Formats: sequence, C-alpha cells, structure tokens
Amino acid sequence: MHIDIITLFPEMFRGPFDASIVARAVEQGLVQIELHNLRDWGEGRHKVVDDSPHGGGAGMVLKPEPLFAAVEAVRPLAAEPGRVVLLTPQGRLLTQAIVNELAQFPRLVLLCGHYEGVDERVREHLVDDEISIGDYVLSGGEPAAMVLVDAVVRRLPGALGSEASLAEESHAQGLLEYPQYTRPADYRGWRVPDILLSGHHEEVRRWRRRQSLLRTARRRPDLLAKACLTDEERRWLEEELASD
Ligand code: 6GU
Repeated sequence: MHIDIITLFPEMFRGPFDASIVARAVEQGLVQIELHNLRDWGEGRHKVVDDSPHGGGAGMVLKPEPLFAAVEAVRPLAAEPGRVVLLTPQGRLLTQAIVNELAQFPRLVLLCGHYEGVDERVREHLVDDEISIGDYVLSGGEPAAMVLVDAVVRRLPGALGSEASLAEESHAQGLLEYPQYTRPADYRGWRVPDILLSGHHEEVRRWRRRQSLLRTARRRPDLLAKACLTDEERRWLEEELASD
C-alpha cells in the first residue's frame, strides 16, 4: 500500500511513524508512507496557503490552489491515482468498518485540514472521502491522519506478529474484547478467573464470548444493537443485565 500525506506539519508525523507497528510495516515494505509539505505549493514569496473567508467571519480558510496543486503534483509519483481523503471534523465518523474499507485501496492520499476549514471547492472537486475521528475539535487533521494510518496499516496482511489477534480484538466482531489476564494467577489476592486456568478450551471460549457480550452491553449498548447474537445468547444476556 502507498500512503501520501499532505500536511502543513510533516514533522509531527516523525515520532509516531518511527515507532511501533507502522514503523515495522514500513521496514517490511508492506506500506510506503510519503509526507508532503503543503507549504511547498503555497503562493508567492511567503508561500501563502490560507486566506480570510469570503463573506466575513473569524479565522482562516485553506485556499484551493495549493491543495489542488499538491494533489496534482503528488498523484503522478505512484502508479495508482489513489483515493483522496480529507481529514475534517465534518467527515464520516471513523469506524472499524471504514478502516477495513480504506485498507482495501492500493493508495490513499490524505489531506490534513487546518484553521477554520478548507475552501468548499476542495471538498466538491478534489476529495473522494471525508473522515473525522470523533466528535471533538482538534487543531488540525494531523492527529486524525495518524490514527487513520495506524488503524489501516495494522490491517495489512503481515503487519501484526500474529494475524490471530486481529479477529479477537475489540471491534473486530462489532463487540468489545473480553477481559485478558496474564501471570501471576494471584496478584495481591486478586485471582485470575478459575475457568482461564482450567485448560478447558471450549469452556474458555464460551466464557470469553459471554464476557465480551456482557461488557459490550454495559459499556456500549449502541454496538450491541448491531451485533450478531444467538437466541440463547440474547436470553442469557437479558438475565445477566436484569441483576445489574
Ligand atoms: Cl479529522 N480534524 C479536526 N480538526 N478535528 C477533528 C477531526 C479531524 N476529527 C475529530 N476532530
């Protein structure tokens, strides 16, 4: 996969991308990440990229010319045209389903929004998709782009040590993950549930599935509404929740 990131702050990405799973994926050649400074396509001697809004109002708006010029310069640098994604609080809320969808593209071109926003013609005529990472305000799209890249890259085959962990993770099945424990079995008198030490694989699997359901019901009932449960699981869950 090829990911281009067009940003006013390329240096923000160095730390996060030089560590962890993203760095390993880059080393393994699973993903190629290219940072481009939007300022390089700024106008005039001062490399201007923003201007005040037509019609008045506070703040600055990213001008269309530098963004179009940047995308048009970056696009020919790789074989595929790529899906152009604008990071903006007005975008589709990022979910695991959207991450999986984005991971299918051979190339992504990420545009990090800034200031009061971007000129509407960029949304209308340059961008294929708009993504937000949550209902809160960030100073720019950069942290959102980092989040998106991390979530997408860990989906790429070979990015994780063991692909098995993907299926079990929170949100993989539309549910939160079950409680995890490691050694010691007794820490300050707080014991690991006996079932996990029993060696009964089928019982462990059942316990985990039920914990996952219970946890999702209590913490994220919105997720549970969309999840796939058996009739037996629904009955069991109802009984458990009745005693809360
Ligand atoms: Cl993608 N950008 C900004 N500026 N704020 C956000 C966001 C993006 N997602 C959530 N808040």
